[in-house]
Parts: sequence; structure tokens; C-alpha cells
Amino acid sequence: MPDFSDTLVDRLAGADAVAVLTGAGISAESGIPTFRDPDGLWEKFDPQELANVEAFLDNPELVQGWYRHRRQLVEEAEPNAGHRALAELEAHVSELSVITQNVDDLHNRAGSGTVIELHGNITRNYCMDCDRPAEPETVDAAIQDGRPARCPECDGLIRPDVVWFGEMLPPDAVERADAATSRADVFLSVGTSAVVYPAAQFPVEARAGGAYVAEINPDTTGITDEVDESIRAPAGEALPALRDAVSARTTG
Ligand code: BV8
Ligand code: ZN
Repeated sequence: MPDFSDTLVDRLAGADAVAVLTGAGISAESGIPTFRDPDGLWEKFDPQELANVEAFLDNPELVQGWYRHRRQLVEEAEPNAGHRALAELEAHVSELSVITQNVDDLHNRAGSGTVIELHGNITRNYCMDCDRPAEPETVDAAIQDGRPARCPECDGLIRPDVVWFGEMLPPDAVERADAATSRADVFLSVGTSAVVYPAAQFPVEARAGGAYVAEINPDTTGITDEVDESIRAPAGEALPALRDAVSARTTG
């Protein structure tokens, strides 16, 4: 049974607003490899070497192929107990915002009502030149023919709708994440190593704003020393246990 305090349960049960930052760790139990754990993504490639515009322009077919591979993993994956517990926790708190670094669409598929996608969504593609959305089938057909996927309208290169290293995060997502963070009475940081910025800033800002901040991660992270409580457990165990404890407290 994951170990968390009564304080956390009380604060969650009494919260007007809760914000939750999630990272690749919450999707690990859905079989989607994280970035920096030993069995990381597509073993032979370092995400930071492929998740940037230079790598893409240098070898569009390789990067489009890597994202197609990851999109297929995501399509075959299912939301796990951690994703579902977050969606169910909404019934027991006044407001719950999920601020995710993940691009795997699993919070949406688990039924969370407010999902703020800081780094985009791998199930969406668009043309780099004319911004038109592109169908995944257009990418799949090109990759199978051994050529880079190009826009049927203007012949521009098609890219995944994700934020690459060195790229700005979508301003509206950052604005919504800032607002959710400043409103939060409780902030949970779940399944993230907290090394990527500006996402890793949110739990720190929440604490500075007076929120009670708890981290759920089997390991220590870049912000372990800066949170009120660390729950050393997998998200798929800790979040359902927290949901049950809050539900027992709120339905009395
Ligand atoms: C920007 C989308 C500037 C693509 C991603 C030096 C110092 C500080 C910052 C920088 C620096 N040099 C460069 C920067 C900025 C850079 C950055 O932060 N780099 C880091 C690596 C040092 N940031 C950027 O470039 C950002 N943009 O700053 O723009 C700018 C400003 C103005 C104008 C123009 C530009 C853009 C960052 C977004 C990059 N895109 N993803 C894709 O997915 O392919 S980031 C990528 O890493 C994913 O989104 C991922 O979510 C994210 C963070 O990783 P985590 O989610 O934390 O995953 P990780 O594997 O690291 O950790 C998993 C954790 O889960 C572990 O702790 C593990 O213990 C735990 N876990 C495992 N199992 C479980 C579990 N937890 C719970 N339950 C389990 N079962
Ligand atoms: Zn185009």
C-alpha cells in the first residue's frame, strides 16, 4: 500500500483546485517506454537527438519514421489505472487540471476533463509550410514507400504536432498551465524526472504560491528536495489509493 500522509488526503478532500503535472512515468504502466529510464525509447536513438528541428530537416524520413513507430505504440496502448484514477478523482474535488508533458493522448482517452498538453500530441500531424493538418495515413503511406511524407496541397514536409527541444511551448497551453498552477491548493507531480523546462517549473511555482506539493515517483527527481511530500510508488498504485482515500473522506 503506497505511503502518503493524512495531510495530503485532507488537503485534496478540501481543495477548491488541484493541478497535476504528469510525465512519461504515468504511461510506463501502459507499456510506453519513458525517455530516461534504462529501457528508453527506441533503444538506439536518444530522443534529444531526434526531437529537434535540425534532426528533422537533416533526415525527415528517419524522424517521421520514429514518430510513426511511437504513434503505433500509443495506438496499441491503453490508459492504465493511474490515468483512470486521475479522471475519477475529478468527481471528488471541485476542480482538477491535468498538465501533461506526455504526447500520448492517454489522459484524453482515460476521460480526464481538463488536459493541458504542454508538448503537443503525437496523434496529430501538420504541414511545416502551410500548417494544414495532415492525416496519419499520408505519413504511413510515404514511409512505406521509403520517401519523406509531404503535404498533398503544397508539398511541404509533414511533422508531428509535438514541441521539439529548442521550440516554444504552445502559448495558450502555458497560459492555462500557469493559471491552474496559481489556483492550485494541492499540486501533484507524477511520473516526471523534472529535468525538462519550462514544465519542471510548475511544481516549484505552485509551492511558492502556497500549494501543498506532493510527488509520485518510484525514484527521486530534480524536485524531490522542493516538495512537501514524496510518495515512492508507481503511479498505477499511488493514484488509485489516493482516489479511494479522498473518496472515503468526501463521501463520509
Ligand atoms: C524551450 C515532445 C526555449 C517531443 C519533449 C539547459 C538547462 C535547462 C534547460 C535547457 C538547457 N538546455 C536546453 C534547455 C531547454 C530544454 C530543456 O529543458 N532541456 C533539458 C533536457 C535540459 N527545453 C526545451 O527545449 C523546451 N523549449 O525551452 O524553448 C525557447 C524559448 C523562447 C523561444 C524559443 C525557444 C521544449 C521542451 C519540450 C521538448 N519535448 N517532448 C517528444 O516527445 O518526442 S520533452 C520530453 O521529455 C517528453 O515530453 C517528456 O515528457 C519530457 C520530460 O521527460 P519525463 O516525462 O520526465 O520522462 P523521463 O523519462 O525523463 O522520466 C520518467 C520518470 O518517471 C522518471 O523519474 C521515473 O522514475 C518515473 N517513473 C518510471 N516508472 C514510473 C514512474 N513514475 C511513476 N510511475 C511509474 N510506474
Ligand atoms: Zn502544406
